[in-house]
Amino acid sequence: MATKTKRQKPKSRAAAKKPARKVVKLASAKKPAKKANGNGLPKPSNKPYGQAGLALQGVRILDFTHVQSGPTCTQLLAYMGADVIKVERPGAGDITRGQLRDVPNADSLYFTMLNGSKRSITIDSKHPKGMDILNRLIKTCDVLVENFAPGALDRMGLTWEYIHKLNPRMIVASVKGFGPGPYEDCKVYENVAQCAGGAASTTGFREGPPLVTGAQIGDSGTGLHLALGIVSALYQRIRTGRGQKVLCAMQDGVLNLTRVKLRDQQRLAHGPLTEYSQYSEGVPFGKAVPRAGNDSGGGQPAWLLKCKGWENDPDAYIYFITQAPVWGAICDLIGEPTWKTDPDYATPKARLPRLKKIFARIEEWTMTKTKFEVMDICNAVDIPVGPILSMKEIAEDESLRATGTVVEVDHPTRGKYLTVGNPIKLSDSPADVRRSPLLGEHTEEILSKVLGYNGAQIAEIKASGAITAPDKSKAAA
Ligand code: CAO
Repeated sequence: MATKTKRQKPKSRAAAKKPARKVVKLASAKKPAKKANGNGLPKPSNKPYGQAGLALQGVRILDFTHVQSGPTCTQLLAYMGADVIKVERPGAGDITRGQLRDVPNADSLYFTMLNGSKRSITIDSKHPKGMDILNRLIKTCDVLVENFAPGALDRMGLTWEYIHKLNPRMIVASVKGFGPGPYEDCKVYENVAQCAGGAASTTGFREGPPLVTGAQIGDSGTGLHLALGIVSALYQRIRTGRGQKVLCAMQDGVLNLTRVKLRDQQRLAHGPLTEYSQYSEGVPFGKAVPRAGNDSGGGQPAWLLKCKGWENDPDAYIYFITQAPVWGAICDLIGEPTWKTDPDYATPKARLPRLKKIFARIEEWTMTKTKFEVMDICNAVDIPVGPILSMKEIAEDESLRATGTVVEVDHPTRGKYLTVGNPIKLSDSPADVRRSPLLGEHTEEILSKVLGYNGAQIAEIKASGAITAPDKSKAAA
């Protein structure tokens, strides 16, 4: 609730003359919606669900992203229906096009799986004509997304002030490694962020070194955060009529995903972390949250257990959670019915110092079954378990294909490949998952259809070298 301060600042004369409130006319206020309810909002569409256009239809993104973090963000926005125009350096493009190549002369999977559903235009941003094109793009786009090294966008001349003057509605969204502070100028890749965000120090086994995870929480995780920031800024712009800066630091994104460990850091001040197996093993805690192996990060003790075939299959494991309400069912399954009433095992508190023994006993049982059998048997009695699925199993999983989470697309130079579709399912906005563009595939289309250049102007731009790779033979001569 707003409270009145006793000493209010005296108003200057100039300020006193100003009207109390300036009425800002929003672009959206110019034309009243045709079909409006009494409250000015559009009437609910009567089109069948999924046929009323995509969620971000009409949003145009100037995509200056590269590598992984930024492209993850813009790919999600493209899946949601935004027109994502990816700007790439002529002749070179996003560096990942050529990284970790599996098919000679074809864009790598690294690139294709992060840049689906986008259009590609090549522009040399350091060429005067290239800058003219960028100016036009800035005027016509809603969001500029970038993840250059700190200062690179400014060095191109695209400062916030410059962009905002050209298009006050523009949202400028950036991924950087660190937020303002001692490291703000550093270049950052995935694992740097995992280390600086607290994930690595809390991942791995107590006896071993810190570990980075396979999930790209620094890059893709931050891209996901940025997408939420962009959509929020678009929503706020409906009210304010103006764009804003959106910044996601990778360190912050990782910390957000590792917040349960900051929780545990504070709990340490009040005693040992009793759900960590270190406690049941009688190993004292130090000053910082330790690595906890495969312990559960929550309040239900859990561990990773071997299943039938583990000797030859590195993924024959199941993650087993001893959720308190189903303790009785667990005891029956593993053939220890007396543990249901035995005071040493009957309550979660009594079990805590005996977790090692308990999981060893459960593992004796899981080792007699495949991970899928354990899954079926346990889920039938509500015991939460998770099979360790290999990437091979995931790639072949029919249900993931059926939901569009794993999608096969066809590419003109590399042929068919699998990609991850939209993990966020909207009932009225089916995901628009298409292959990634070739380098500069849409340059002319965007110049003419989006920016209105005519044929002669496009020829002139081409001849200038602003959208084409420098001629190496001329450079050598
Ligand atoms: N035309 C002309 N020049 C272009 C261009 C274009 N279309 N697109 C990019 N460039 C130029 C930039 O202007 C910049 O030039 P200057 O340094 O001379 O100003 C240069 O290309 C490269 O930019 P960069 O420094 O961002 O690239 P890098 O490969 O050296 O660094 C990375 C890569 C990822 C470490 C750095 O971009 C970064 O720290 N980004 C922020 C954090 C981030 O997103 N990290 C995740 C990466 S994924 O693991």
